[in-house]
Amino acid sequence: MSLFDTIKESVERGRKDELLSLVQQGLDDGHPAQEILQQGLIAAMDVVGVKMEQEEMFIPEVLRAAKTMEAGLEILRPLLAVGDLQVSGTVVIGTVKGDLHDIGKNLVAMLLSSAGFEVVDAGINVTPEAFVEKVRETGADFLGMSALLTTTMPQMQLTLKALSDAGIRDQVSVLVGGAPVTQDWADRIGADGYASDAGAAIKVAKELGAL
Ligand code: B12
Repeated sequence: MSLFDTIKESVERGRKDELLSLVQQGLDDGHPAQEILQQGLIAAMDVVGVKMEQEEMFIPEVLRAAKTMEAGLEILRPLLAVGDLQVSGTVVIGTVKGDLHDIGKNLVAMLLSSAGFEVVDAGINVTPEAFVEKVRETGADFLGMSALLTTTMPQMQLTLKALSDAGIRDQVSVLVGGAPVTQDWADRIGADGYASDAGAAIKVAKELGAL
């Protein structure tokens, strides 16, 4: 079994100590942190997602896998920090109302912060009104919204409407993401940017910031 397969298995089974030593071993063997993240930790959550759908894994096991994945991420965190520490703008980021998934949102927040953005994390289950309030309060340049459920994606549209109603839509570039979100959805709801992963999110934010 390859190192990445072993990493995936230990995330899936929620074996935290084993995962921590495997991640460290991967680094010691010279694998880049980004590779361990993508091919090990994130790939593991994809397997977990399929098993969840097929009812081979249930909520408590998925939660345990998620916590194990996050523990592995902690080792990689400083190594994923690529930033030049020059502030590129302020980003308010949160998971939309009705949605509690925050692993992807946290990853995007972490990489944006390491790429020099000032990140204000609004948390999970954030209502359109709360997003508007945070954007107003911080004078944010960007708003990032995450949704992992098809049923919560419409909250993004409602938040865009709330920003328009509050008269601040033009002041902020809105980025959307999360597993079910696509470029097509972003275009349909009138968001300014979409990214499929945390690395792409930085690229899109920098491009929008340069406009
Ligand atoms: C872990 C998990 C959970 C955990 C969440 C723990 C946590 N703290 O987040 C728990 C167990 C709580 C959970 C609960 C539920 N879940 Co769940 N969950 C998952 C799982 C397995 C992994 C998600 C994950 O963390 N992926 C890893 C991260 C790194 O990836 P990501 O989130 O996609 O983020 C990346 C990109 O999308 C992007 N991105 C993300 N956000 C943003 C934001 C911006 C601005 C940008 C630019 C980019 C960006 O960058 C990220 C990093 O690269 C997924 C399956 C899957 N493969 O997605 C199901 C999944 C999302 N869950 C699902 C379901 C159904 C549920 C429940 C309804 C189950 C239930 N019956 O109760 C509940 C809903 C709870 C709620 N109200 O939110 C379904 C959704 C189906 C659908 N079509 O809507 C999925 C797809 C599983 C499945 N195949 O059935 N879940």
